[in-house]
Amino acid sequence: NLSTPSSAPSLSPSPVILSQDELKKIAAYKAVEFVQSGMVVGLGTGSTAKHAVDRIADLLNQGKLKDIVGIPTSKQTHQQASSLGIPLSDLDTHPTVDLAIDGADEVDPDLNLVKGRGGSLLREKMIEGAARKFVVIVDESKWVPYVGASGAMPVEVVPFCSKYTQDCLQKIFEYAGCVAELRTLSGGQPFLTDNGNHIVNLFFKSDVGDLRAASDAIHRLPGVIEHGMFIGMATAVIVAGESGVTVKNK
Ligand code: ABF
Repeated sequence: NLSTPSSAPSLSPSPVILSQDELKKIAAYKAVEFVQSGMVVGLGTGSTAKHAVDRIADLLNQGKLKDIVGIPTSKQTHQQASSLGIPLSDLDTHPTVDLAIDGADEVDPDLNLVKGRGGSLLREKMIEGAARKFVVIVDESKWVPYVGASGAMPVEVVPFCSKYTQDCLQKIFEYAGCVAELRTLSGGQPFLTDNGNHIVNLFFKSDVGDLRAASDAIHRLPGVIEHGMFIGMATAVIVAGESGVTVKNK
């Protein structure tokens, strides 16, 4: 469990309407309060995690944090963090990550997540899976009653016959009214992940039910590399909303 550091400011309800980006920043800054000097930190991807990376760089520059090693979860975050001067490494050199901070596309009542609508799910899952603590940062729009309720659940697949893998995935989840679509760019060509793979987006009409069984079924398909359900991985979820910021522990 993550307990709130005693120095943490508490936000009181305010009449000011905050933008979604301001809420993301509040959640991100709160998460960075858990970063301590000397830590190996998993650096997430996306518009929420970007604020956390900015904040870590600020604290390093101010001398308030020292000896941080960042492990970026995407080429995009690698670029951002290195341009800000954060020392970077990878899992080969630092196989244990003290704390990872990242956003999510969905959070369900059991703190299971959908991630990867930004396309970085594989590196995120590897790095966040290697983390002793994984703190998820979201604005309140990310709460869902069940995984897949608000949109796509992405699956990273090998490019070889990805249409075949897409069809197999759709069949597996026929019972939940699944529609599987290859993620494409505006020109119609397949989106390529940082690892050169394709993404198949699964859209469910209803709850898929047992998430671990769903995960196993996806992993059994040979063309699949990884999926965007992060089941039981979050140590804590920091949610920023109009009424303040809350930390939900597993
Ligand atoms: C990443 O960023 C993803 O796994 C997820 O797809 C996304 C969340 O994006 P944002 O913070 O921009 O809403 O962490």
